[in-house]
Amino acid sequence: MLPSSSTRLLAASRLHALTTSRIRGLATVSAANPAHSYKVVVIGGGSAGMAVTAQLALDALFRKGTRKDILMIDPSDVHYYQPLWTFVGAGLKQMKESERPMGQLVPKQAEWLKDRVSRIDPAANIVTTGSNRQIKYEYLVVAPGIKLDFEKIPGLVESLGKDGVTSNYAVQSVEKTSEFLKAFKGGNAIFTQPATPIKCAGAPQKIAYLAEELFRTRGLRPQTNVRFHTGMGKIFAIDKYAAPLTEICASRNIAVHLFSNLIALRPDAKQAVFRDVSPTASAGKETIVDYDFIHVTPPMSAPPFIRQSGLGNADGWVDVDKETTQHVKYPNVYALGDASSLPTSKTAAAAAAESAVTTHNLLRAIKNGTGPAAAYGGYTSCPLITGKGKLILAEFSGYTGKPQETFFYDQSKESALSYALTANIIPSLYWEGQVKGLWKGPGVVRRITNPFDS
Ligand code: FAD
Ligand code: UQ1
Repeated sequence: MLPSSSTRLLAASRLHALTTSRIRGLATVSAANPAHSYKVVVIGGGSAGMAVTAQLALDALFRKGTRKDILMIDPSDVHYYQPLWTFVGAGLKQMKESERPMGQLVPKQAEWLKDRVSRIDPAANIVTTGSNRQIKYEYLVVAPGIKLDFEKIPGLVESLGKDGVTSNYAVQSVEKTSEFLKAFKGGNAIFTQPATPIKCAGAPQKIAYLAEELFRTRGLRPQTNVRFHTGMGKIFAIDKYAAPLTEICASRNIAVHLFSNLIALRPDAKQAVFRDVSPTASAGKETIVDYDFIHVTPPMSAPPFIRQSGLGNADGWVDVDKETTQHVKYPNVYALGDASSLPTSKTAAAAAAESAVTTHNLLRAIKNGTGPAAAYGGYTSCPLITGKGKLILAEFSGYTGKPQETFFYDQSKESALSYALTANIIPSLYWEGQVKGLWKGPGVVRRITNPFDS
């Protein structure tokens, strides 16, 4: 278990109180539907699963239905808007702004089962949960997100949230980032990114920019080394954005170490161990760096139950067609979001665009529709915050590598407008749009605001 702060516990109990009535209602799921059989079961109520649940609920088929035919399964009492955690870690937003009680978001046409899926039998159309419930489905949407593998870095689990070791990726330690940055007095500040696929591939460096700015404002910069170690061979996958980011690092004296993968922490000595993972003769060489502050992005992987259920590809991601989001072997199974094999950069922005495609194709199948299937083109976005009031708004297709910018200005340049949009407008688009089934990504807007990039 990861350490939890008292503030987090307080927040959790506050949210628990808010959600209790809904959870009590859940105990009656079996009474309402004794057959435990649903038209659609959605696994995961995060950015992807909640968007699909909400869009399905808005369709006439479910709005006019006589019983609740959609079941969303998620063990979490709280739905998180994780993109805000970079801001929270830098002390620019409050954690509570990123949280809503799960029960408050579930549309009334759907039921929520507060449980964890442990197994899927795709041949029998049955989902089994941690508390041994068996639920039958006609159609299944798999969206349980990505697994954080903190335990794969020896020394990390026991040190997270203590003595300058933190991560914006764990709900328990996001506020620790801001606490440790405030207490920082100079020395080595290290930011890491693993060699595995991760969600929001820009987040490991965003917090480095915000921290570096904080150190500068507080007059600590001369006695501080800022280092960014990434297991990847590039700072960002798309050259249009990698070029200005590389320049920013150089001009602000942020030392970038490519192909440098964190393999262990030695919290007693306050040392981090990195391994060279480059395709060169120096591969395998280990370097030990002292730290006074370290922000770790852990390795990540697909949730194991996907592979165990026979739904995974070679890497364990739910094996779906990259355009239709339909499973390659089981046509009544769909997947989207971080757990899916969709070969794009894993973000909430991508999940918004994917959700429209999954919902369209799922409803088409349910209604035996003959119209064209919808196709996902790999749209994703990463708002790279480079300082307070400055942001590079990367938007591109992960399939073609080409930029797909919503606005007419060059979004690869640091911009106050891009920052204001990300800090103030997009969170509302998320809470009022995405989780209510109304926001499906900026594709529609882009056709008007930037027709040549569509
Ligand atoms: P999640 O939103 O993680 O939801 C998964 C859900 O599944 C959870 O509610 C979980 O409880 C549930 N679940 C897990 N296992 C099971 C199970 N076995 N059974 C049932 N339910 C299960 N994206 C952006 O677009 N822009 C950004 O600026 C951005 N910044 C980020 C910064 C940080 C620090 C982090 C951590 C993420 C950021 N992201 C950003 C990424 C974004 O949050 C994710 O890509 C997005 O949430 C993926 O949606 P998802 O539904 O696939 O997974
Ligand atoms: C977006 O749609 C989205 O999902 C709500 C995000 O997730 C947090 C984003 O970060 C971005 C940038 C978008 C894209 C939206 C616009 C208006 C460019």
